[in-house]
Amino acid sequence: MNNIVILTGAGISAESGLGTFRDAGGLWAQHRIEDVATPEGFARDPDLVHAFYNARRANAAGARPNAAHHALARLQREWRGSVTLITQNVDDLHEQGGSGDVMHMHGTLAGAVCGQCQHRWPAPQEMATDDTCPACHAPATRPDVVWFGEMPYDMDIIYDRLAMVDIFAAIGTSGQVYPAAGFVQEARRAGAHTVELNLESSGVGGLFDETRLGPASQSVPLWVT
Ligand code: BV8
Repeated sequence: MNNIVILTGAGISAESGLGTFRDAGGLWAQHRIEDVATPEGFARDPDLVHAFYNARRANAAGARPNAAHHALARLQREWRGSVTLITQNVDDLHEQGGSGDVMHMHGTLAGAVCGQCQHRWPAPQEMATDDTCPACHAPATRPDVVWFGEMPYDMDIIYDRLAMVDIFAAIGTSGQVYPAAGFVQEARRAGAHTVELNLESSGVGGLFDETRLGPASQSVPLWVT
């Protein structure tokens, strides 16, 4: 009973002041997914997409981890077995909270990638359409985030960990986006105990053995102790 896999979503960063996607007034209420989180939207209007991520990068720069991030970092330090921390979030609050080895399956705001040669480098605070790749000099730079229709990162490693998991916890995610929303099924297949820690029951809430409702800054430290 010592392999833990944790999946976090925007809800774990909500109390740090970062908007979620699907709560009232959330990021998707202000923008159409198709316009700001798809390759087609980026091709259609790169200025809009850079503005969307520049605003989120600025917002994230001022955010600080909350008790939930710190509790997960403590769990990683103190747990006697393996802890795999997977996040759908593109902020760095897990790292700021002391977590190492965070798997950002949807990429990070801190990264930039060249659409031409796939070179990766630390993103500047503000990215612009006419930025050029430091390696191949093509004007094809984009935020290193995974958009809809693109393959999330580290999926092979993630499915390997889920095949051997004993405890699976989903924290602050609405269970609307795949493949992440399907991880609880993989965990059940592996015979794991599954727990959802969320403000309300998610789209896949019925698949969890245990549900702990409430703000992550309260529910996660309680769960970790
Ligand atoms: C893929 C980018 C296949 C970075 C994001 C048609 C064509 C192609 C694909 C599809 C298709 N139809 C369906 C799909 C699959 C698609 C999908 O799932 N669509 C959904 C909308 C149906 N998925 C994909 O496209 C994925 N890729 O399938 O590739 C493939 C196969 C082979 C080869 C190539 C490709 C890629 C998905 C990634 C998309 N990128 N973000 C960014 O801008 O951030 S997704 C976006 O939503 C974020 O990453 C976010 O992490 C993610 C999920 O949202 P949540 O984190 O859950 O946030 P949300 O606001 O929804 O919920 C917050 C929750 O927290 C709520 O439940 C709330 O109650 C709770 N909460 C709030 N406050 C608190 C709290 N909980 C606790 N405490 C609090 N205080």
